[in-house]
Amino acid sequence: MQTQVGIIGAGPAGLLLAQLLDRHGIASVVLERRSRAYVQGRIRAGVLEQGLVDLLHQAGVGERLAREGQIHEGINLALGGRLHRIDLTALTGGRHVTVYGQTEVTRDLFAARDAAGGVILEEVEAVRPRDIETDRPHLVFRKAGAEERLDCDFIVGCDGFHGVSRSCVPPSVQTIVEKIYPFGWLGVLARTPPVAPELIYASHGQGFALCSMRSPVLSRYYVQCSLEDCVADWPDERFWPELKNRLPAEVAASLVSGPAIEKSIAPLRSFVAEPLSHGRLFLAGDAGHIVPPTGAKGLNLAGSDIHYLSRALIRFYRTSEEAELQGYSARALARVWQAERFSWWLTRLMHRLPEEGDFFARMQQAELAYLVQSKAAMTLLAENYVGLPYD
Ligand code: RFL
Ligand code: PHB
Repeated sequence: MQTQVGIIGAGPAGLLLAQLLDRHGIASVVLERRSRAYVQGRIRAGVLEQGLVDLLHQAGVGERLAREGQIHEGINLALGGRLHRIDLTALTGGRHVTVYGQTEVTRDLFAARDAAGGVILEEVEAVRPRDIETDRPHLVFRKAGAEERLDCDFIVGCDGFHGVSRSCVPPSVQTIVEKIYPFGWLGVLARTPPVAPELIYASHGQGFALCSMRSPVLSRYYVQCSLEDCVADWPDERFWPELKNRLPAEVAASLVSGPAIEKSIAPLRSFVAEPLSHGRLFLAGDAGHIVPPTGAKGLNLAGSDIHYLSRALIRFYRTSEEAELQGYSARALARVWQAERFSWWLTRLMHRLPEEGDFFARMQQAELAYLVQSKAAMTLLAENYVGLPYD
């Protein structure tokens, strides 16, 4: 089998790249280890920056997003029993975010690839990039028990944090920077109306909580939990009272609970692998970097990586110039590091971190109090939350 760009992983990064390349006449094959049903069933991100929304429109998958995505012009911080609104739009000169689930983005991308006759091979096993330091790279894999080979010009690893591609960069040229946080997030999806029209990020003595949503009838909530906890430790009878306990009384009073239709625990991590390319292999999205979900940046960074990489590949196929491809890693990482900083800062500010001691807790309180009364401080939050520009 042969193509121009071999893509590992049919998450948002891989599918979006395939779709953008196709619109410029560049062929690709996507190799995905799971079934499509599994990929579409994973509940993950919900907040899209305008840069990603624009990119999805460029990719020709913006129609349902424009119809069903909810524009959010503000978020709320809940502190000391009160809500403080951060007016994203007023503070950033008219910008906003869009609430539209990653599951929906993935569904739209799969539909677009099908309509364009794109090749996505599902349930492939043992994918391995080969000869990435030569100009004849290829992928080997197993499909339905048979050994297969895909020859291509470039390989792009969009295979997420647990993928295979990152480990193909020799350790001698790869730097890994990582921070693991001493808590997790328990997430619940419920078929109930969201408690408020805008997201609420709550800092509370018992731990962080987040009220988010997917639609007017679908809520997404999170509470900070212990790393030792498993989903069975959090039956609905424990989850709803604990969530309400961490919210201001008036918010808790109007919260409609209901059976959880999905419940999962995610660890929190900051992680960057540098560089994001080696020879003819490129890494994009979670394959190259992870942020804690507090800043809602993971999917958005996958989007900005694909923006830079698709542009470089399109230029290469049009002009044979490799300079932009060679600059991909540095360019993408500059934006990644900004989102790493923001996500780390907001995570440390909002969560309960008893290991850090009383002084740290008082500094958190002082910073939060300053944040909600200083326009300058709120502007820093708003500017990063809506997303820094792509250059
Ligand atoms: P994905 O989505 O993990 O897709 C990778 C794909 O590669 C496949 N794969 C392989 N295929 C073939 N061979 C192999 N060896 C393979 N290994 C893996 C996998 O099956 C999968 O289909 O990575 P991608 O495309 O880079 O996208 C990244 C995003 O999924 C991720 O950053 C976000 O979900 C993070 N995130 C959020 N990001 C936001 O921008 N806003 C948010 O509000 C937000 N909330 C979240 C989040 C992530 C969360 N969890 C569970 C980690 C909330 C949560 C709870
Ligand atoms: C979500 O809706 O899943 C979500 C929203 C905002 C975040 C993280 C997750 O910061």
